[in-house]
Amino acid sequence: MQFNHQKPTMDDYFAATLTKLNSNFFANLTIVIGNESCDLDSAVSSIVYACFLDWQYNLIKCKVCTNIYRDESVVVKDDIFVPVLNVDRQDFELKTEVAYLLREKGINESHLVFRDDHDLPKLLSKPKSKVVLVDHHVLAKKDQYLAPYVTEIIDHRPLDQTGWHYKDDTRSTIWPVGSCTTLIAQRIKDLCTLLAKNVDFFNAHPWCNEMIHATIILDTVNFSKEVDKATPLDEEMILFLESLLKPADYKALRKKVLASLVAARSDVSRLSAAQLLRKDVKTVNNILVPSFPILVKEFLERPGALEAVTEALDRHSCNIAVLLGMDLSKGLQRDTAVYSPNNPEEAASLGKYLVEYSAPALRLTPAAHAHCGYYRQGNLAASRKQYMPALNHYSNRQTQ
Ligand SMILES: [Mn+2]
Repeated sequence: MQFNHQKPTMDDYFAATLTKLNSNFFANLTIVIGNESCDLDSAVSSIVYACFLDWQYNLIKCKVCTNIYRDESVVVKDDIFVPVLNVDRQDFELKTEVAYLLREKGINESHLVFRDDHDLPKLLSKPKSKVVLVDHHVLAKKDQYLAPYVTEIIDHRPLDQTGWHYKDDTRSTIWPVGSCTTLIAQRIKDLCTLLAKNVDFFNAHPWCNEMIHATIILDTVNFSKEVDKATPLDEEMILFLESLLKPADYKALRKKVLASLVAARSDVSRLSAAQLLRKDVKTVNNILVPSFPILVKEFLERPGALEAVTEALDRHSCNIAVLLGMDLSKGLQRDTAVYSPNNPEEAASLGKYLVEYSAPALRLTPAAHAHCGYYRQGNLAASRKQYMPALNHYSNRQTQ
């Protein structure tokens, strides 16, 4: 451990890679991209594997280039390996547990590459570009342009070849385990063995070990028997990582990691009003129905809340919003607001309809609010599932 201060931090790797990408100073580009949920498994798989490919490249490259360019007068462009987070930058904070873990490992969000940061089709159109798919192997419609560049796939979903348009020599590791990061750890281990490097990569990148460890724990819910997602390989990899991390009490560490990630998943304290409106939203005809993991009352207190609702209505071509809130911190509470910036009479009429609705009764009690119809909800069992038929019925009645 005496060389600890010399270890590159994860943020150093990101910053250096981003500088080369943005200044177009690189030889060949490889991107590593997860699925569009951008959950922790996808994000960590792409980050760790890209970091490994970069490490492996530099290890192999140095032997060759030091012979050719001994005088150092020639500046050599390197290949770069870029993890791409498959979510728009403005929506990253919505992935609260991902944002939490990366923040905890000292990664600066501005050093990460999100799918809308660059014109990816244009970047990839350069010669010899490669794509590694992790945590998925069926491409979303909007990602289908990636297919011709795919050279490797690492995934834990059941094999689905219906949309398989990859080259014949694409290397695939598709195996049903609890977490894709388990397969990433196994693949890195195997490649290190081929290079006769034992566990050098893992020793040089303790934050990679920690992030994979955390992801396996979240994906298997700490090897919960009820959830039943963990496989023997997940177990083998977590023990391998713990043999390197050497926690004093591995059981306590696993528990702590799970608790902090579960808490982070429902922590929306860092989200703006606009981000909360994008987190979980449905529409019924011209009615926008966002649901919040906090009370609507608390949402309305955030700066610019109603302006953000107006913007969200425009974006979805809706003219009335039914905001649904819930809070578990002092026992379950629910509340509701109905808001229409251009047609307050319609908001009042929809509010009245919901108050009188009886299948099931929502038991809404009007309470004072300066700018919208606001209600406390007595029927605590009624979630958006119960509101949707009511709203559907209301808007069909309006159009008749
Ligand atoms: Mn996964």
